[in-house]
Formats: sequence, structure tokens, C-alpha cells
Amino acid sequence: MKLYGEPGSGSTRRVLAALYHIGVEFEFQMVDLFKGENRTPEFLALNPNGMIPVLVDGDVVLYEASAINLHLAEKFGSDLLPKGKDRALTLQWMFWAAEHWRQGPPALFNERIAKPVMGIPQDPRVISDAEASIRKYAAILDAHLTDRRYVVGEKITLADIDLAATFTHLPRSHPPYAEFPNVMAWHQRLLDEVPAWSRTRDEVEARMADLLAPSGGVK
Ligand SMILES: N[C@@H](CCC(=O)N[C@@H](CS)C(=O)NCC(=O)O)C(=O)O
Repeated sequence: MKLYGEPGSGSTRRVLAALYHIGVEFEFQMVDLFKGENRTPEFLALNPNGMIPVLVDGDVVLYEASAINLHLAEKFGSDLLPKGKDRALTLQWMFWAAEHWRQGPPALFNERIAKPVMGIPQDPRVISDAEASIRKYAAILDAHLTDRRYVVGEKITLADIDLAATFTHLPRSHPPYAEFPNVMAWHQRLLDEVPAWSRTRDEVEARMADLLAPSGGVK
């Protein structure tokens, strides 16, 4: 199977983490967004949205990282997608991540990383709205994690991957997660206990260092 993506992308990271965790062999096809490789006719035939990641697995062509991860977990029988009640809860948190949790962080990425690199002024209103959204949902996740090691019980699931993806640009986009100790402890646990999560963190950092070097980095 072949994954189209970019190692600095939080959405690509969600799929890479699942592939590494399950132990799947795959081919990686770099799609350089800065060179417009996501806008070629060939790529748009795979995903008309012009977005990574895309997985091609035989005659299955999938976009949307969560859908790709569900396909992988089902195909390989991974406990990243548990059975019964825990399956329903995993799906609940994946949908919650898409609808609510991942709303603020991309706006912060745009304001604090993309805009400075492109020489466009930041919009303080967008930053304060994004931070308000992040705080609102982080308070809910923080309360949920009071007595849990992972989002659904004792082991990592696809829900943890979908939620933790917003930590991908923490050192650069500065979402206010430090105000939420259970959220911080859960993310540290993922880094400490799940090799696929720390490996993809290292790959993101290496790629971002390369990308941001010409502009002198982002503070
Ligand atoms: N909902 C999609 C989001 C994917 C996404 O945001 N991809 C970004 C990179 S992280 C992208 O391809 N952006 C290119 C563009 O918008 O032109 C998913 O979960 O897979």
C-alpha cells in the first residue's frame, strides 16, 4: 500500500503513527505542499480536495486520516479499534476531535507559523478566538482524563491518535495546553509509552527544522 503525505503534517502523522504502531509495510510518497504537488491533476484524481493524507490500498483509495486509520485497524485486526462499548467510545472521541477539538489548532498554525513565513501579518482576533476554542474543549478533555491513562481506558486507541495530533506543532504554534495538567500528562504518556508517537514527533521536528530554516525559524 502507498501513503501520500508530508511528514510535517499533523494529519499525515495520524496515519503514520497508526501504520508504525500496527507494523504495516508501506510505501511513502512525499507530496510537497509548498511546491503545489497536491494540486496536480494526478493528485486531484486521488483526492479532489487537494489534501493529504491519501492511502491507496489496492482498489481502495481513501482520504480523511480518520477513515484511513479505521480501514487500517479493521484490515489488520488492531486493538487501536477495540470491540463493543470501547469501539463506540473510540468513535465518539474521533468524531468529537474532528467536530470540536481540531478547530482551534489549525488557525493557530496559520497565524503563528504559515503567515510569518509568508510575510503576512498575524490577526490577533483569530488567535484569541482559536485560544478560546482550545481552552473550552481542553477543559472537557482534562476532566475526562482525571482518572484515565488513555482516552478510552487503559490502552491507546485511534481516539488518542486523533486527539494528540493537535500537539504536533506545540513548540511553534503554542496552543495553551500547559493550563491543563491531565491533558499534558496524557500526551507525555503517549510519547513515553507509544514508540510510534515519539517516532512521528521526531520526524515532524526534523521536517519542520528543514522547512523553517530558510526563514530563520519560528519563535
Ligand atoms: N480532514 C482532513 C484534513 C487534512 C489536512 O488538513 N491536510 C492538510 C495538511 S495537514 C493539507 O493537505 N493542506 C493542503 C491544502 O489545504 O491545500 C484529514 O483529517 O485528513
